[in-house]
Amino acid sequence: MSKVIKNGTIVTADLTYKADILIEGGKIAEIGPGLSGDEELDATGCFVMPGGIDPHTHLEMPFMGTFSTDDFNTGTRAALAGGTTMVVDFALPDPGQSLTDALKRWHNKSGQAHCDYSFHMAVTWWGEQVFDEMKTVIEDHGINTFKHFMAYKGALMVNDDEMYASFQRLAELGGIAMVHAENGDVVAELSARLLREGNTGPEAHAYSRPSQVEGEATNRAIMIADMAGVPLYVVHTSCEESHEAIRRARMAGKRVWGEPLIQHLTLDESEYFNTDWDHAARRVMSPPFRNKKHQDSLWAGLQSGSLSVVATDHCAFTTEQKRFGVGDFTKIPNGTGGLEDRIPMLWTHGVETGRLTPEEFVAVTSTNIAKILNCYPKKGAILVGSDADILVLDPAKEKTITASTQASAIDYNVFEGQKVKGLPRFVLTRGHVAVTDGDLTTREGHGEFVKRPGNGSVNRALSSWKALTNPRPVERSGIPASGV
Ligand code: DUC
Ligand code: ZN
Ligand code: ZN
Ligand code: ZN
Repeated sequence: MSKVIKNGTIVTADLTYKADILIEGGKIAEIGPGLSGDEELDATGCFVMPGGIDPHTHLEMPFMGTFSTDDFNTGTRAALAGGTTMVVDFALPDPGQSLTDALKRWHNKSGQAHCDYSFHMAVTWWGEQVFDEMKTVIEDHGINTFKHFMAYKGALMVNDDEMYASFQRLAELGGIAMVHAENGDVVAELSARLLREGNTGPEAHAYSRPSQVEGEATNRAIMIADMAGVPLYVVHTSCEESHEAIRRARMAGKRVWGEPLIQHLTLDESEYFNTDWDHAARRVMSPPFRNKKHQDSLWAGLQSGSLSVVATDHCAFTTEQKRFGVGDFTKIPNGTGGLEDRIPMLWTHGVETGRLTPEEFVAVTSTNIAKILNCYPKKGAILVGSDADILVLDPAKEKTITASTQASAIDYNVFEGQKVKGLPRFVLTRGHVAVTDGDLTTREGHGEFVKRPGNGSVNRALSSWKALTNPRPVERSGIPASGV
């Protein structure tokens, strides 16, 4: 059965024009005026764009003694409800666990997905086995991105020697390195001191992770990536210091991308000083929310192109889970939701305010992500042959965000009470209409895994320290005899 999206305005990362879209077999079959199909979806007054891709989620993530509550079932429903048609989640090996075993676990969990998905691999420990398995993960499993936690000391953190070894291996295999950039040693010191001095509440979480720890780690990761000759993707860029390092690297021709989150763009550190413990703890995530100076920097980065994509780091814990940290902020599970709200929040605070054009909006929510992660133009595009992952966004439709109507399984929403404009009229996942004006008709298990192979061509030009990979001793004459 074919479908046609009629009377809308197509917006891509580089073009806005009027045309209909014919969909057959889950793919875009034709784009042009006056098309007809078995079923018609009326997009009058709407923008028709590639479905959102969230490059950063943690669904049912084992973390800080619990599991994040949104899983591939509730999480991907929330994604679709908000106009996101693909998520990229992090497969997380336990220390010492094989990467392929971790992947099996993630493939088992994701069977319920309502939209398409892919995985990044996390490098949580280092050894010969990891070195060997990276090749299989990239070449056989279609996962080309590997994240390194520079924070969470004693748990997920890897040290610089491990990171450098891993980066070099990725350079060789055509992979992309990713970093959670915070100096884990300094965070551990600051946290211990704050606790010792009686600062136990959620506000201490923000004090324990100042922007300098993120700026330092981002600079370090960029330099190590440069020495290894690997492209680097910096997740959840939240502050000017980190953005500044990314900007500088990009100006120098390095392949470095920064990923601000919708939470950091729109919520600030005052949330942690709310006198309601639950309110503050629900917003504990790493990095923490920052002040306006940092928010302005992130917006400027999106406007100028020095920051490339907008994600959520969706890692949703219930209030009950957050309360594990009563009396000790270091035990509050780190993470916030956002999957359902990223698109309307960015449209409202980005496009409606004039900070982003609709084309730039499509670039940072979808197309840039598909290109960087190497699944373009299957995803992130309105082109004949692309998957029919499509968001029909009605710029006139408004709502007030509230947990009482969300698809996410948690009991609150960090954007509670925010008025947003720009909501889905339709959301299609590979041709299936999953959302019609707020009504969900998603299908459990509809989602398919998206392979993203390595792309070595970009790596070859990298590294300003080529000599390091091919050192030669200098031939000298007149060497003094020893002992003289
Ligand atoms: N930060 C969070 O807040 N949650 C999940 C992992 C992370 O890095
Ligand atoms: Zn992180
Ligand atoms: Zn994360
Ligand atoms: Zn259908």
